[in-house]
Amino acid sequence: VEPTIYGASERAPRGDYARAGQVRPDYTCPQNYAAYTAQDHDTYRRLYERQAALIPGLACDEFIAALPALGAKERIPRFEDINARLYKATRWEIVAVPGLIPEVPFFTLLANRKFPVTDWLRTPEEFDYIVEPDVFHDLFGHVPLLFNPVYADHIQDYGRGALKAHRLGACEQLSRLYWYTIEFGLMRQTNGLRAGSGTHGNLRAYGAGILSSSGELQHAVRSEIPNRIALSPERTMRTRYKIDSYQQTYFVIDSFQQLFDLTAPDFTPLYERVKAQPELAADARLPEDVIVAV
Ligand code: HBI
Ligand code: FE
Repeated sequence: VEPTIYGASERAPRGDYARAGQVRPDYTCPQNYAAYTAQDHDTYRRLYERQAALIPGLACDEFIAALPALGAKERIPRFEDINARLYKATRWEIVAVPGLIPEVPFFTLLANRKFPVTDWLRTPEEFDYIVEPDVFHDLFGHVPLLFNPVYADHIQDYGRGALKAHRLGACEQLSRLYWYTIEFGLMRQTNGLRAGSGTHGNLRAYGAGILSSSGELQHAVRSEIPNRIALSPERTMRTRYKIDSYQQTYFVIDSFQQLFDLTAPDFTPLYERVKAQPELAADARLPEDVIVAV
């Protein structure tokens, strides 16, 4: 059965959520820095070290350029330290949340240029894979690109658009587009590189779920197994996805500007068209799909 978008209500959030009294009406909470253990900081350090070594040739140029803005590598960064730089760069700020929060509060924060960052870190036993977003996934996967002005504006538009989609009963369709772009999107990086130059093609990851995963980063950018299709909002909104395994299909953009332009129009007619057509399995292939070679 297609796992729906999970909200905080469906699972007991982890970490310091026990500080229930400190979770505000907008679902944000303080980053309880003192609560991090030496083991947490060491786990973060090892996750960062492994992932930063993997990204050359696999992550898009914009991500690689922005990653140093995260600051601390040896320990979990303080969110206010990142905010001092982030707010200056794109007027975004990150806010701590105790874990997954319901969709409307999530997208309301994005609409207000506040990115919710989970405050707890996975255990060493979960080093290689974790289903729920933790502070490493959110910081390493999502936050660097918020320093990129085009991407930063796009995420705020997402928040605004999602609140409208919620009113139109189209949250599931828009969440699929979010999933296949912001979480698991690929880009054809052709600026400065001849197509297919060097030892590998010109595909690069920009989706946070790929960028923060050691296994999926190689799989998504280089494996022959998955479908790779040029992004079409209508095709993407019809396509179901998995939350607990590598994606079977990745959608590819040519640039952030193209993503910005594709998602600029009013989606109301698009939602109607999508709802009038059958949903597609995560590994579906359609004759009209523009297949992107690895
Ligand atoms: N909550 N904290 C948090 N982080 C998310 O990425 C998140 C969420 N709630 C809902 C949600 N994502 C999904 O609706 C989107 O990924 C589509
Ligand atoms: Fe995420």
